[in-house]
Amino acid sequence: MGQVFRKLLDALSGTRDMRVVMLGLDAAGKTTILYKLHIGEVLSTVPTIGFNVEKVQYKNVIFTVWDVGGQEKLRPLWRHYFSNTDGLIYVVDSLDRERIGKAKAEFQTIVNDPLMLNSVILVFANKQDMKGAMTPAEVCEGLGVYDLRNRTWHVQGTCALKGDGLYEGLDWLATSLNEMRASGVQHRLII
Ligand SMILES: Nc1nc2c(ncn2[C@@H]2O[C@H](COP(=O)(O)OP(=O)(O)O)[C@@H](O)[C@H]2O)c(=O)[nH]1
Ligand SMILES: [Mg+2]
Repeated sequence: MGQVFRKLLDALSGTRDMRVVMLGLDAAGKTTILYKLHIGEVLSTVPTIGFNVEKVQYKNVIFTVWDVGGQEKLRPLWRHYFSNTDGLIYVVDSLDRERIGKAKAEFQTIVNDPLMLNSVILVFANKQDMKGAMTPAEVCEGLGVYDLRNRTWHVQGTCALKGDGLYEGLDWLATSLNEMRASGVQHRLII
């Protein structure tokens, strides 16, 4: 898994930094995914009280990860990490039907942020190994992904514990980002 993924990231490595943020409610599986990728040391920083950011860098591809759905007043701090974001990975606990509404509210706020309008969107419908888990299509429906207009998105069922689906999803992400780069799309919003 680690090696295959590094190859993928090598393909992404170009002349400039590529930034990916991985978000989702707490317990969705983000930290598990970060470690499963084995791409480097996971650094954890707390820029301010209660806002914990995990970061992994492989060559010029930078992943930053944090929990959403916490305190409203922390939200303005996210924008620092949103700027120059090429890709969003949104992780959902597919077993957590109770909080799919909350996951949707956060997802919609994030994808509609002006700084994120040009990011490609990868949704991981995680914990597919669990009986009773929502299918990737149900997760999509629950988040309102089908209603997105003019966005590049993909939903992938995953089991982060085993690593299932992670490579497939990230392969899609790498391909999409490369296509964007090749087409010369200026997908960074300068404000
Ligand atoms: N069954 C199952 N459990 C998972 C999966 N991914 C993560 N978990 C578990 O879910 C819990 C929360 O995971 P964590 O990575 O800490 O979530 P985070 O808060 O999003 O970083 C942990 O107990 C993980 O072992 C999965 O695909 N299947
Ligand atoms: Mg975590």
